[in-house]
Amino acid sequence: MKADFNRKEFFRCKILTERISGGSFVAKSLKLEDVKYVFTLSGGHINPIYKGLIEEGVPIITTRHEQAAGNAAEGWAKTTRTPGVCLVTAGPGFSNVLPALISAYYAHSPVFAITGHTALRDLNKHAAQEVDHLPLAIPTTKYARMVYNTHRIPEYMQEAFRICTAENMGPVLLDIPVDILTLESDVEAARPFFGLQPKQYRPKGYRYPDPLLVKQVADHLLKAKNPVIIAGSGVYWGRASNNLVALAEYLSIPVAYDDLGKGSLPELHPLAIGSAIQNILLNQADFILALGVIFGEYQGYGTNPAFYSEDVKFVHVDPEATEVGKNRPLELGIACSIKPFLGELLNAVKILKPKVKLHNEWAKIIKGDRNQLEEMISGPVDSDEIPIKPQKLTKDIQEFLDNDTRLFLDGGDTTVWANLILKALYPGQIIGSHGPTGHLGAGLPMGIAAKLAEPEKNIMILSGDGSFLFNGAEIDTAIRYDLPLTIIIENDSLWGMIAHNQDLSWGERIGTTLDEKNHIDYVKFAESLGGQGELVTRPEDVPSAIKRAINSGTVTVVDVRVDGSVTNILNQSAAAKADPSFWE
Ligand SMILES: Cc1ncc(C[n+]2csc(CCOP(=O)(O)OP(=O)(O)O)c2C)c(N)n1
Ligand SMILES: [Mg+2]
Repeated sequence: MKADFNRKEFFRCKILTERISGGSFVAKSLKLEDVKYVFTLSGGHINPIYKGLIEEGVPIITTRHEQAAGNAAEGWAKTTRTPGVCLVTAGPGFSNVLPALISAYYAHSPVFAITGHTALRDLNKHAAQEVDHLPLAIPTTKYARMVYNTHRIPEYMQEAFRICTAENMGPVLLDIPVDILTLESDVEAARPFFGLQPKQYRPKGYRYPDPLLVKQVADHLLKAKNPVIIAGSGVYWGRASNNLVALAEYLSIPVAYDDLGKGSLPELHPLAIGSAIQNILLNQADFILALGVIFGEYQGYGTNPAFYSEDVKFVHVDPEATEVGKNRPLELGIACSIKPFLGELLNAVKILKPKVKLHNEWAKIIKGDRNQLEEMISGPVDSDEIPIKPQKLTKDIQEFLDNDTRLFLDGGDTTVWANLILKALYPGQIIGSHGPTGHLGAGLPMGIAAKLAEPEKNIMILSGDGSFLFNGAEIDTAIRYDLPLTIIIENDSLWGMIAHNQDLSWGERIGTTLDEKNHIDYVKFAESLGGQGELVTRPEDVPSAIKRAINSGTVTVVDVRVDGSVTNILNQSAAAKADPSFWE
């Protein structure tokens, strides 16, 4: 008997002390990561985590749909550039949040998702809400795992945070069965992972580029006659804006932006030449330095001759090695963090050419062309016609974009007009909610997260009428948590982008009219959820209505009726694809 007792003592090594539940392990890990809010919708499978979060003092924000919880987590990520956390229940909770994770995956947004799951004990028995999450989550997250032991929760949480925040960032999912969350385990069993600080399990700092490659890029830049930089989302995620401005100014290099790169070079800067999407100015460039850009269809795959001259030299820099060189041949590709790359590049350029504004003349020419092009494509920004022109509404919003304001975009043509016309004063001031997958409806949930992250800021959402109603019920969430927001609906009573594509392709609309009878009252909709609203039909009333909304101290919808017949340059290019010869 005595020998047995000693063996037990020996193998356990430690004296057993505190026992805590799986839910508490999750909550403690989130607390150690300094998670400020968890976006969630309730369910029996995640109750133990709720209990843990209350104990740890980590507040939950409950949404009206799990997709909105996921979108809000991504909104937090896009606003703060730190992980946003969402927590949803098993089965339908998971399937509702999945679209938000898919969108975050392609946008490289750091979203940390936790799903409850059927108890391990009841697996494969048609348990309530039993769905096999992982096969669905694996292709669209950076990391998706089930946790099988309560005491291993801290270890899995740390691994998931490490992967979520590693450049290139992206969504992760931990799937935790409800018995694992409910069971208690000894804290000692979770050693050495229990109670660690983030710096103990994930790296700090940047990945520096190879100096020889940096020198080669410097040579290219100095030899080029007409260089252009494209600043993509990677510049925003990598907080590389200041380094970008310093390099662009030192050599007078014009900068176009893509997606979250908007405002990386503040857009009132003389070197800013607007969106790189289908930008015909780019084809004057003989050298392009692409930073954190995804060369997908929006970018003409980097090869469309309308936007890229045949002999343009390309250097592509991205933290994600697998993106570098995708879709178009390069002069040089470099996989590293963008911020140190730009710092090192400027140092290399300064050594080769102290004190120059090398491309001043070229920058002036392209800026002049840019102004002309802007006028041509944005059209009647000052029109006083009724119905209000979408361009006019968009331009009116600019005067509200001060340093204390952030604007989220949601919608089809609504987003296109905003990207063409509105100028961001700082990085991340104007955030497209849709990401590379074009996921509509995330604008309001993202705005909610942004208001939580930055209560002192004025948060506005500019949304198409179609996109707004995907998640319009989230007005209730904003009201419940007392989060004042200004929601401007660019209301053309259409799935406008698709309707205009059809107009140009066939001259008729199929399945794209939304409100022919004018029966949707967005003011009453907002009021029914506890907010307020205003209908605007005359152009002269737009600025004062937006001002009242900003000052309202609550959630205010400004329903602006706009002309549904106005089309734009992107619709022209989409319509070209209705011709079979395009695909031959
Ligand atoms: C979730 C989702 N469904 C459908 C689409 C296809 N789509 C792209 S733009 C668009 C129209 C959006 O309409 P609205 O929000 O009213 O903006 P508008 O184009 O009218 O400005 C649609 C349906 C999409 N991108 N995402
Ligand atoms: Mg619309």
